[in-house]
Amino acid sequence: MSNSIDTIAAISTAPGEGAIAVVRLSGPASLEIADRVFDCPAPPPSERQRNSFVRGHVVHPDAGQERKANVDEAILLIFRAPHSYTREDVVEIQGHGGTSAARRILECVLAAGARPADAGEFTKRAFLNGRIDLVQAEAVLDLIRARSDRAASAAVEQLDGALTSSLLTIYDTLLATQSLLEATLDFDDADPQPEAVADAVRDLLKAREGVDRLLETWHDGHILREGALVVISGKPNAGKSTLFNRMLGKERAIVTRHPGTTRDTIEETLVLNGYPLRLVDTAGLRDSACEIEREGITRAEQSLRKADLSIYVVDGSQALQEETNRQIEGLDKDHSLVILNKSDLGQIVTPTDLPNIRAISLSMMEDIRVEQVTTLLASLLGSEPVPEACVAISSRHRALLLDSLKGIDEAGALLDPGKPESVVLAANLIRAVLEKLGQLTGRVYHDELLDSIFSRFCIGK
Ligand SMILES: Nc1nc2c(ncn2[C@@H]2O[C@H](COP(=O)(O)OP(=O)(O)OP(=O)(O)O)[C@@H](O)[C@H]2O)c(=O)[nH]1
Ligand SMILES: [Mg+2]
Repeated sequence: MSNSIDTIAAISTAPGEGAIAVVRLSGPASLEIADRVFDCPAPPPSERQRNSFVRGHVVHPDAGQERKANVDEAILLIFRAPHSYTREDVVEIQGHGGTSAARRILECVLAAGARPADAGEFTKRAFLNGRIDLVQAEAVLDLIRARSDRAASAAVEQLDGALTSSLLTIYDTLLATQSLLEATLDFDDADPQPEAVADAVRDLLKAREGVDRLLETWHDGHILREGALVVISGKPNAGKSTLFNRMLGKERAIVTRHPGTTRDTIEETLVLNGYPLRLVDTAGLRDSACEIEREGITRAEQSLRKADLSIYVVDGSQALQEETNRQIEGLDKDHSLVILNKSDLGQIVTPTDLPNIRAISLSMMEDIRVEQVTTLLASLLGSEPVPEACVAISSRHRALLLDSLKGIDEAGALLDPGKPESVVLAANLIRAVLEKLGQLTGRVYHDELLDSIFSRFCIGK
């Protein structure tokens, strides 16, 4: 069942103080190692049933029988292959938390013959042993890294196989199309049968729709995984840092009445409507003779270029300057929000003066309508509640799906019953698309691909 010959071990809980820490072992010698390091009432771990646990003491395997050094009091859990996370024999030792206790347990199991696990190696084994596919393995990482409930739910759906099943449907449709085309070409006497070609065209369209639907989920997936980069920009003294602080609920950035207060970009994270946000305050945009301020403005412009959403703050109690108008015109209107601030000082500019872009008036002094800002931001994020069985693809998935879409379109364009040579080419193109889809789920993989995925995991997962 398992391909592994060695037994790996790692601390699977996060470093630092905690009630318990878990050292995990996986591989053919897990139970034998457990026997050597765990002192418990008979029978020894290797003679116990799967899914059982036993209380005892971790001891160093090299200590003599008469003076067994007690390392920790612990609970040992036994999972026998294939009913485990990796499909191998797995042993988990739950000892006391903190950095030293867990490290001492790990030293014992390494001294008894285990080797230290690489980053993500337990999950890699789960993949190599066929328990999960590659998109499910990636979901484990997404779940560990989820910074909001919505991100966590999407990762759980992917782990449960929502994306896998969509991909399999597309894969099976294309596989059937390819077989159909190859079968029709096998008739050596005639051109490909028109009905078979028509069926293939229809199936290609079906597969294309499936790929398209998955590609549409990328925006959500990107924001759930990486967080939406929301950049606050505008002229100096408009109230950017005040807004930044209000949104965070703390006085994070310095606010003064002097234009040019903020110099560097400041980034903080928060969760809005289930979406993780990376909120950035920036230096006010203006021509400046000061080298430090100019560097701050360059950084502000760099952040703006990368932003998923931008909030442009204007002092609405003053007439708009030519340069402000230009900056507003330069905003991407689908992904920007203009805040006409300082309405307590008078409203010289109102949202109706800016008909081409979403704008609101407010005062951050009197009426802190930050909630209105966050509601608007949420609507700009496209935050229809994510349906329960949601799929949200990652950048890796997107690249492969875009390639697949191209292949499907090229194959579709070639299909013509009157041209057997084109049908051969189309069948070849579909084969290449199947390979791309195989790389998505891990049906087809190479070492570099696995390394690039699993090296992003933590040790012990
Ligand atoms: N009256 C009034 N004052 C405001 C309002 N919002 C901010 N201010 C004041 O405007 C001044 C500038 O605010 P900041 O938040 O530092 O402005 P900024 O856009 O970050 O400025 P720079 O960092 O210099 O680019 C401060 O004195 C704030 O107290 C508002 O709605 N009404
Ligand atoms: Mg500021």
